[in-house]
Amino acid sequence: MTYSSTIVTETNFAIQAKNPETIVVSAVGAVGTGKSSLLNAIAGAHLFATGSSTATTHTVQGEVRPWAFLPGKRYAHLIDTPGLCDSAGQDRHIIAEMVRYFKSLANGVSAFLLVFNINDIRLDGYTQSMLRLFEALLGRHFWDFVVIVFTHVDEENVDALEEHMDAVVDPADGFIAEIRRIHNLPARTFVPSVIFTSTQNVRMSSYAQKHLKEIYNAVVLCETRNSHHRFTCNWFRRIMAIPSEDERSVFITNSIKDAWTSMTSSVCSTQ
Ligand SMILES: Nc1nc2c(ncn2[C@@H]2O[C@H](COP(=O)(O)OP(=O)(O)OP(=O)(O)O)[C@@H](O)[C@H]2O)c(=O)[nH]1
Ligand SMILES: [Mg+2]
Repeated sequence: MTYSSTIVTETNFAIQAKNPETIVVSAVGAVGTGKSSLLNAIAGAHLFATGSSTATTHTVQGEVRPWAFLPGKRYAHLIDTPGLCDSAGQDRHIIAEMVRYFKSLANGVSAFLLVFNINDIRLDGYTQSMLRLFEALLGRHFWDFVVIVFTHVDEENVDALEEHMDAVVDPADGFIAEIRRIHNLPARTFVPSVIFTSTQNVRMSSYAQKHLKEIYNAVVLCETRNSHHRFTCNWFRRIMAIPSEDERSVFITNSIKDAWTSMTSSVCSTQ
């Protein structure tokens, strides 16, 4: 690509970032579940750093690209976030990073891709704390915008993983049913799309491409279910209204403390 065509492309991405038709998806979840790999797979390009060591992603980063492997062309604003790690200090820093990024968003978020590794589907204390933190800080509306994605469902292992996949969707005591129970979410309204995918080798694998298209369809379904209202957060707005960096930091710290102690507060809304 020449220097001038690079500039034209970057200008186009900046324009598409402001376009209300552009899908906005943010990958969130625990450390090392495959968030960055998933967004790379969606873009069909290596945009975000990935790695097997713990905590590869340290900053919130967004890239605008066409959603790959679709018959038509639709742009997506892909927002990668550092994994939460159940450490109050570290998670505070991560949330502050998210705020820094979200303040620049022209439109709200179409869907949160809540990412898990299929090999680790326990809804343990750590995972529960993470989900409670999201709910407490982002509000119960957060759940309306959730698409659940399980990574590491590689084609060659799919038979061996079938039991895990059944355990996720079991209507009585599966992973989704447990989330519903713990967060007191009505079975009638909390019906998130659940996608099992591999993020590996997507250029060559029709298997992975099929699942990435399913994620796209799940995001479109999420948009429809929310009547095309995007997720936004008053909490972010309140933070940005605080003029001094120090006061902002105190406010964020206190909000997270309050969130831990009172998991029922709801501070976000839809646009
Ligand atoms: N086999 C396989 N490996 C995967 C898959 N998705 C991610 N990985 C691997 O899992 C490791 C972690 O992936 P990342 O995408 O960096 O995970 P992350 O959630 O962004 O990690 P943090 O930024 O540290 O929170 C990398 O070695 C990836 O190659 C998958 O679907 N299949
Ligand atoms: Mg990452």
